[in-house]
Amino acid sequence: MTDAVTADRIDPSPAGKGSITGTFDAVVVGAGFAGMYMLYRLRALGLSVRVFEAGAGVGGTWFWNRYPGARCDVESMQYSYSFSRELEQEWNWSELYAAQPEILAYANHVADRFDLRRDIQFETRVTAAHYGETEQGWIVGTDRDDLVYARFCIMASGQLSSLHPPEIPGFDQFQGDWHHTGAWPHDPVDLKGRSVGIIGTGSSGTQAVPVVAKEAGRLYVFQRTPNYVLPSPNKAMTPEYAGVWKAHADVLRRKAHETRTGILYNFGTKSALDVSDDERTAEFSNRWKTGSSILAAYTDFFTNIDANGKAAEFVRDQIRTIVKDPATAARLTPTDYPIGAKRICIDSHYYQAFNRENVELVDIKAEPIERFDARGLQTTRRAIALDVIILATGFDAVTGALARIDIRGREGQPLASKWQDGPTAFLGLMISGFPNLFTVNGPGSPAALSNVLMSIEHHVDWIAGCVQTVRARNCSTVEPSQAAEYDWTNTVAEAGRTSLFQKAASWFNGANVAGKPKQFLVYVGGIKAYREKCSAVVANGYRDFIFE
Ligand code: NA7
Repeated sequence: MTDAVTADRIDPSPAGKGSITGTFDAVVVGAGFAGMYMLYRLRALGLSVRVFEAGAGVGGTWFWNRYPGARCDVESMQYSYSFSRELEQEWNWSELYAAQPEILAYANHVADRFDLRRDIQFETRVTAAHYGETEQGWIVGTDRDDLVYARFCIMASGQLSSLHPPEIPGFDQFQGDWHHTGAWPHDPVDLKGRSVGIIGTGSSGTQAVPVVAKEAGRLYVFQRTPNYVLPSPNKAMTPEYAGVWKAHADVLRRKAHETRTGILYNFGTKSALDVSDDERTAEFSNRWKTGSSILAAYTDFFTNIDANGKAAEFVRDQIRTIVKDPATAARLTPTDYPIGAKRICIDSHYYQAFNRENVELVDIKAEPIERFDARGLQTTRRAIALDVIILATGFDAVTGALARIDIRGREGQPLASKWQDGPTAFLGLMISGFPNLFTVNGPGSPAALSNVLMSIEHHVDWIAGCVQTVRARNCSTVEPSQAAEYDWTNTVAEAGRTSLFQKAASWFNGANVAGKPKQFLVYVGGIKAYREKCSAVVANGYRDFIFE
């Protein structure tokens, strides 16, 4: 088979020409939680696998996002693999919501425990993946001049891995230090006593602010859109709590699958509009104090704008109570979109940080940043001198990591041209015209609005099942029909259009990156409906797919 592979066909890829350097049944791009589990599953099917990983270690998001304060906003016991009972029983989390170093340690433990590293090539970025019609497989090039052939290619390249720098001129002139939260250095960054600017107030920015504020001499927080930031319920893990989870993990995870996000909270059962103002305020206050999710308190925050408004107003009241300076509180208060329509941020004393003498909020809607310069930046009102700039400006989400690889399908069609008006894919898992190419958490998957680790396991299991079916049917390729892809893309768009999520500009709908097609990248209909659909397409004998 591979004798027929001509490296010429990869031209003009950044990988250049050369002879095939390796042949595998499958190539996996990325060794985060998705890539690691994909490797484990494909190995178990008896496939030879090569994983390419740009980083020097496993962990994906948790390898790169080492910024101060980085922490998971899903409970540790839930944000853990479920595929190995032994792994589940032996690993002990120290906190209810783990911080980045502990999650990275967990990823490394998994890699060691299942001997994954021997099939992972680190510090190697995949630059090109071209489908070969003759070979009925993928020719994959890297920035280390690998050129490998594989029947299957699985993109486990992350939804939030392609950095999105701000579109502000003059950045190359800045003479100080700068770091993006999503590519934070491994060595400590010296912030002590220095003038620091954090641009962006999403999950990363709001987590970093309270920690950086304690170290920096002066901290400027540049905010474009205020977020709803809820208190973290984090505390030390108790053996009792972990013990209950470990004893009943199967039941608890099955229960989680039945929810909208795949995360178990203390769910209320009534409409927010069916209780008195006093009862609702008491419920919200109790949850605010204990860190129990306010958005789980009642059933209709995502379906009824009036119900949503009750929760939003409660949070606005908390901001006004916590932040002592009324003008700062007003600037921190979101007013023009529903709570939850952008990803909720979970803080550790974010609002309290603005009561510190050394912290200043700069509202860049009122006072836009005009340009960076050698000493810091210039807003429309003043020059601000900065020693360190922290870009917490997020990611070119969901499609960004795929867009930076030269992916070509049947007849050499570039994925970039197929997706020029916005991505189309079936279930976020496969793309018509791109046989045997799978995406974990691709466009149209609900993963971003779920316990991502649970969604990863689900997607990887589905992909492994599909690969197994190709082999069991003695076929070479599988791809979704155009009709199925079209229908699912419409389902995703319709779910978004009719939801509260369309009332905010966010990375869920492509609005955070200038020039990106405005389209829902995430299926907002919930993981229960999604999982049912994924099971149905298998149960009906893969009717929506073409096997060759
Ligand atoms: P997010 O949530 O995309 O947040 C990025 C933040 O950066 C957000 O406040 C943006 O404001 C702001 N931003 C983006 N571009 C600019 C420019 N040009 N100028 C000023 N401010 C800007 O990314 P995170 O890293 O915080 O979190 C990503 C996900 O990781 C999160 O959702 C969790 O799933 C974990 P905007 O709101 O767009 O006005």
